[in-house]
Amino acid sequence: MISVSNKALDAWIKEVAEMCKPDNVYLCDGSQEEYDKMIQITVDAGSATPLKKRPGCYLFRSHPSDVARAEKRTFIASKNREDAGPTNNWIDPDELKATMGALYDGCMKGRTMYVIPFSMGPIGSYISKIGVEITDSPYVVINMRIMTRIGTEVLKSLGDGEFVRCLHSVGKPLAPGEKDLSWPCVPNVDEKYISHFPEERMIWSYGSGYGGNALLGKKCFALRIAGVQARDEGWLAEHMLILKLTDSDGKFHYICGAFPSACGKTNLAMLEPSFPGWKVETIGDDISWMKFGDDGRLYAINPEAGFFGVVPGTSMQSNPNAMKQIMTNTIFTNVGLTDDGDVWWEGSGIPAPDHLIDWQGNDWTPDCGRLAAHSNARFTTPANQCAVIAPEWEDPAGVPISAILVGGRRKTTIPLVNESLDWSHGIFLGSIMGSEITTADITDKVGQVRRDPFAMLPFVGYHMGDYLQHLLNIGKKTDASKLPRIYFVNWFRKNDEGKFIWPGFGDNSRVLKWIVERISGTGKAVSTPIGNMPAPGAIDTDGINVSAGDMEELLKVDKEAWLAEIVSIKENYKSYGDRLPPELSAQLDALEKRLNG
Ligand code: GTP
Ligand code: SPV
Ligand code: MN
Repeated sequence: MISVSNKALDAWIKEVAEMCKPDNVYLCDGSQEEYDKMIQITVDAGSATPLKKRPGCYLFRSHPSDVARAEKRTFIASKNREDAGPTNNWIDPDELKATMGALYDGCMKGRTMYVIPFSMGPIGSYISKIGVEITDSPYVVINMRIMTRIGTEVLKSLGDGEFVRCLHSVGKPLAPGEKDLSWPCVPNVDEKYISHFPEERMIWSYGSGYGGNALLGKKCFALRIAGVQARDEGWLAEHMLILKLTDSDGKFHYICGAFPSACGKTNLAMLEPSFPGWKVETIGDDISWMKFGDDGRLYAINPEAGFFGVVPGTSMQSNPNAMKQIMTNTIFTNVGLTDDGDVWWEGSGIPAPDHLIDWQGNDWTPDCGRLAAHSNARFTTPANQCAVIAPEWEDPAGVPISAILVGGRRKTTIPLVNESLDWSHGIFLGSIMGSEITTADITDKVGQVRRDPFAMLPFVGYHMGDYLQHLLNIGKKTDASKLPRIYFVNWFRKNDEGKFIWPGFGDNSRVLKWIVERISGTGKAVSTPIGNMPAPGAIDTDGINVSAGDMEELLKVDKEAWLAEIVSIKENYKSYGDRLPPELSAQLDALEKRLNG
């Protein structure tokens, strides 16, 4: 048995080992040698395939039951049911611990238990926090080393301090001599658990090895548990990308963006602007932790150290920077394997080969009617490998945020861009955002609009009404002029033929340009019932195939559609009961009046 100097951690490791009964316990040091060893273990076990065409890259194929976050198996086990709120699944914590304790009993037999000390954020930053993940999956160790900072340095920085307990098991003990599966997990979705004990700052995950279910630093810690810490301590833990936009005069701004899963954060974070002289650099692509600096502004860090990005649709056209980044030292999960040892996926912009092995390990041909890559196939790649990573991306002081974008996938109603009138109105806009459901979630409701306040619906570790109140409260802690301005954007409007009207991707820089012009006081806007919108011609459409009529459509305030929207927002607000912030119902009433006035 290993031992560590942090007494609480030492006791916890022993307690978990006693419960899970692994054959060995291993403390991760975070070194390159250790990473290479972990890779070798997964290659030898038949879980990983080295990719001849991409140095340091490996392909994994998951079990078909284990391809995305399992939202209906995600639990917020707060002491009181009301504190989990209407948007979370709740189980009494004692009951859940009893259920899961029985599952954990002996669940690591025949396996090694890995102990991973990790830091979310640059080690030692005043915004960073430390967690320890205990897992029986070498795939998780590999991915955690890319996605976070792990190992000896973190333990040193932890000292005798507090850490978030993150326990994970794939839930597949091995009998003596039993051959392991290439993707061990609990195949029945209904027997997987992704559980959070917010009062104890603890996570228990069982039965899944994929993404946010298993890489516990990401959604479980950095959003659900950190969100509760942020509420208690007066800061923000948000599902937002962070980018740096520099104009042709060298002036720059830092911008955050909240978009639901599979709605374009990674793409926007590293876009190639379509204006000569302008530059976008990346700070983070998924999560932003923000605290007030001494100057009263909100400073953000990216708590992660890698990108866990959606592969399908990634191409030289849509995201050239990601394409270059994933040529080396990248883990691919659930894409196609070509006969010459490369990977292929739908929307890569590369013609399909005549034959490959699909994400389930079967022969695939272009006419077989199946996808080569799962729609939620992902790459795991180190952030420092990104060609446009901002030099200050690991600055422990964070970067001051000038604007926050919010928005989802909406075919109709929501215009291309709309500026909030003030912080409170901006929180209102974020609270009403929604998205047409995609396949990133395991659900049967693909296509319907789901209200997803600040893209946090699956990630708020407490009552959604309290979360929105917390956002409103943050705005009262500093001068209004120091707060980021909030913009409601929508890259996903479609015409009657079902085609996207706005080109999106790199051309989203045209909207970013207008936003920084607004911040600097030069951007022209018109006042409308829903907010301030670009004046005609204020968004540059030179060189893109968007007609004046298209622009009119993209920037129209469709009164009837908005009134229908209000009906559905009211319905959604009702579900928050008496925890709906009164400021938000006042905002909704005011919007209705302006539309009718
Ligand atoms: P998560 O990692 O799940 O949080 O997703 P994300 O928000 O980072 O989304 P990502 O950037 O990976 O994009 C998801 C999908 O949206 C991909 O298929 C992209 O091709 C597509 N997409 C991204 N940006 C745009 C855009 O501006 N317009 C259109 N039409 N599609 C986009
Ligand atoms: C998301 O779904 O928002 C992701 C992928 O970023 S996962 O890490 O699986 O949550
Ligand atoms: Mn995400």
